[in-house]
Amino acid sequence: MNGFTASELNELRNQFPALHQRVFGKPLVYLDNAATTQKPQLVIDRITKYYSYENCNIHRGVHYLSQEATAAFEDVRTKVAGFIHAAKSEEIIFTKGTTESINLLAGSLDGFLIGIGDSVLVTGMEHHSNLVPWQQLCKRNQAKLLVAELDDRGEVFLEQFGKLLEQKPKLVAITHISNALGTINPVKEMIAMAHANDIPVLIDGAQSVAHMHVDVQDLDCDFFVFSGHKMYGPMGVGVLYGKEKWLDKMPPWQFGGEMVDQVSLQETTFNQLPFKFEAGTPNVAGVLGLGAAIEFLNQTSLEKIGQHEHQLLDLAMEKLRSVQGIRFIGNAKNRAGVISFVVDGTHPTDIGTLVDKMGVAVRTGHHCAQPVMTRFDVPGTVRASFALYNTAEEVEVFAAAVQKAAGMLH
Ligand code: C6P
Repeated sequence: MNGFTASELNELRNQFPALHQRVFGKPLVYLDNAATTQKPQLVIDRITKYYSYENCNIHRGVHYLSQEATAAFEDVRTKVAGFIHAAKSEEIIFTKGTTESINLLAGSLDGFLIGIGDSVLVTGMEHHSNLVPWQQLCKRNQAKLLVAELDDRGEVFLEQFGKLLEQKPKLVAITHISNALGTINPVKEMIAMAHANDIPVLIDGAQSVAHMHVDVQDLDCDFFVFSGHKMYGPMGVGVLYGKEKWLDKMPPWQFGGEMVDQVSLQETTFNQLPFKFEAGTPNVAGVLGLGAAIEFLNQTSLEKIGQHEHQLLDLAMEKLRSVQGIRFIGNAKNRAGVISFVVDGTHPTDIGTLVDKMGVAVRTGHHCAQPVMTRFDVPGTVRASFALYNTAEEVEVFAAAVQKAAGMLH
């Protein structure tokens, strides 16, 4: 496992202004990357440049600025397609983020793919964004929400998953990486199992795209969704990838400008892909910022990022083990740079608040995955999540801070 050299890491860190500040008089140790990553200067500059000189509505102007902004926007669509290895840029739909991408799907598939008395299959580790839209769709259709359960390590019982597929759900919706447990699901295998039963699969890639190489054609997923802000890009922009064979037939979700072809007072015909699913003025600055984030990631090897984050994970686990009463929630064999834990006799929020005063930013609570907390019988966890710019020294500071906080609370 190689990861980055010290000088590579230093050079990467220097691109992130937010990392070079102090909080409560201490150097910031930012370990809340699963919630959102910090932004490199080139992403910030891209957004500033757009609003300074290029600001314009797109797809609807004949003038210079509009033509330029439209070309830049569509260029990012091509970049996104390349980044996740989609077959065509028309398969890339811009949204506000993972949550909106899933709501778009749940809205469009309601009545088109999933109807009265059908079922949808999810896992017990889904973020609320990949659970509640399906749960509510099922309620609207008197359909059944099937749930593949988790073992004590926080892995999906694949045998039970296989059994549930025999009930012929209309869709399987699963997370690539759990934001609460760090589990990397064997999605390629799960997709193949679902496809053997002719069932399409949605992968929630919110926690994977910035940490591992994603190839949607190799995975063969039918849909893949993610957010810009968790991959060094801006907030308010995200992606829905869908195979053309699905998107082409699916009905639009939202209606308005841009997504139409011909409109009379009585009738409307809809625009072609991808515009059919992009009603109204999009977040142009956000999309351009996402393009810059992809450039940044393309300059940095995703393989090295994964190795580096794994080294930090191993170090953090080793250091934290000596904290009295610590219990890790999620011990999957294949896992990403996310550690969730509780310390017996303390509340996660108290640990989070105390380490914050020592300059360490972690997340505490249920991480929008309440069923996971119920499964492991905890009110919430303390969660540290790593990004490419975190260092071994920061892990040492974090572990010492947790040790100190736990000591103060015991
Ligand atoms: N998880 C976390 O701290 P949005 O908010 O739409 O960008 O992403 C939603 C989402 C969907 N799926 C997974 C697996 C996620 O982790 C998230 C966001 C953040 O873990 C905020 S709760």
